[in-house]
Amino acid sequence: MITLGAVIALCQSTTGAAQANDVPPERLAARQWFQDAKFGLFIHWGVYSLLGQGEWVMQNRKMTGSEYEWLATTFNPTKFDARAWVDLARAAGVKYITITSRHHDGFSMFKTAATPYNIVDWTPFRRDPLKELADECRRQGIKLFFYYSQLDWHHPDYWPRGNTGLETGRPARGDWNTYLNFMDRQLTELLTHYGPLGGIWFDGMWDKPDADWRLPQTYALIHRLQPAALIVPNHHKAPLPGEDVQTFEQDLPGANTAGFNTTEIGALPTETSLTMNGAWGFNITDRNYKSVSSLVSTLVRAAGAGGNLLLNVGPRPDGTIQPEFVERLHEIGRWLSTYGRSIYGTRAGPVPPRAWGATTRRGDTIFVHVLSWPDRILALPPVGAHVRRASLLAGGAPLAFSETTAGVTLTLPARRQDEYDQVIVLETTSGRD
Ligand code: H79
Repeated sequence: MITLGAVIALCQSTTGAAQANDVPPERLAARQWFQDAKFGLFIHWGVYSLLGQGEWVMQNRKMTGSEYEWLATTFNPTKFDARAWVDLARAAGVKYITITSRHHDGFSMFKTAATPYNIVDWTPFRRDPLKELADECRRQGIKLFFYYSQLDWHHPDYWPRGNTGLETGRPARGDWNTYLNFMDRQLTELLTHYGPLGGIWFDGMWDKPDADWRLPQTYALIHRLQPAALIVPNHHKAPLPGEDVQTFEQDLPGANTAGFNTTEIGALPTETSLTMNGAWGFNITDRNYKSVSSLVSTLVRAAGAGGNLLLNVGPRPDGTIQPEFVERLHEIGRWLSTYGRSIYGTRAGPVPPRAWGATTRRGDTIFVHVLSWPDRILALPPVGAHVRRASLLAGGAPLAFSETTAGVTLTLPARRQDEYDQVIVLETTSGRD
């Protein structure tokens, strides 16, 4: 006789198995790849770049749809060179690029049959920069993700409206399902015309938090078209079914200095997206560039929390990337050429990010990243394993240390080797050995 308890247990185990089976091996492998990658380049580029006031200019300057449509007819980025962008990405040491295929302005930066409001059909440029970028990324071994805005300030069927895009002069009617079908059609194009993608980075759902976004249908479409493509939603909430990465805008995982992020961290890989000044799209007056020291520090702290850094540039309207961004990316790449071993392929270390720095680990090797600490002595709590050897990552010189039940005390070099991050390597014997 089957007892009620047995039936419940059977149901629970079936549910558990179904959930595990939900994520096919290709996507689980892609998540691992993502976690190993650690560093990506975010690119915000579109019609808004022309005005040099960031990607929200249509909203912020209360532009109507027809004013913006006219602006779009003048977009002609003749100096766009996919090879130059991917060369820069490689020099910076990133493993993937995430680029805006369509931002909140609703203008498609790719060839699409779903609307004439796209870079090929609407502008004198007539080229598809995403196709050129996808080809070049494949040639140079960089994965490509497409940012895709679910929020649209231009499409008439984005109705009822959300919190933004209320002053663009659209008639007060529209059909939500038509809009959702339009998005699915564009996503189908993005997932079939550009080769294998890293995934889709969604943004803008927060504009209509209570709407039915038909996510299960859209996510199923993506998974069917490209089973290894990751879904990275920037909805500022804990992960939903079908999603692969939890991304935090302008914040380290779980932090909410931005004011709109969740502090709830799920079980998925994490990512921190970050602007290099205060803007995503090209902003000609924002000269408040972060220092390389600050950028490396965020990369290290993100890695110390087990996550990635997605560092943004907003190219200029002619298709070039301004020198302030290029210089910083080159310098980070130079740093990674020595210290990348303590970043790429690592997971969160045994000591969570602290004011002084962070720890990462690969197997039995722990990397202690001392970003800022005034003393020669640095005391760590127990690292969960016996330390066999401590050394400097650069050069490999051994380092004095002592280990007690209270933790590990390191004697740092008298002079820092690196102005950004003094990296110490701890070789440990784990309980497994
Ligand atoms: O693409 C970049 C930005 O344009 C976009 N996301 C990055 C990656 C972005 N849009 N808005 N924000 C970032 C800031 C979020 C503002 C919000 Fe709100 C505060 C969303 C919800 C609360 C104010 C009120 C704006 C919408 C509702």
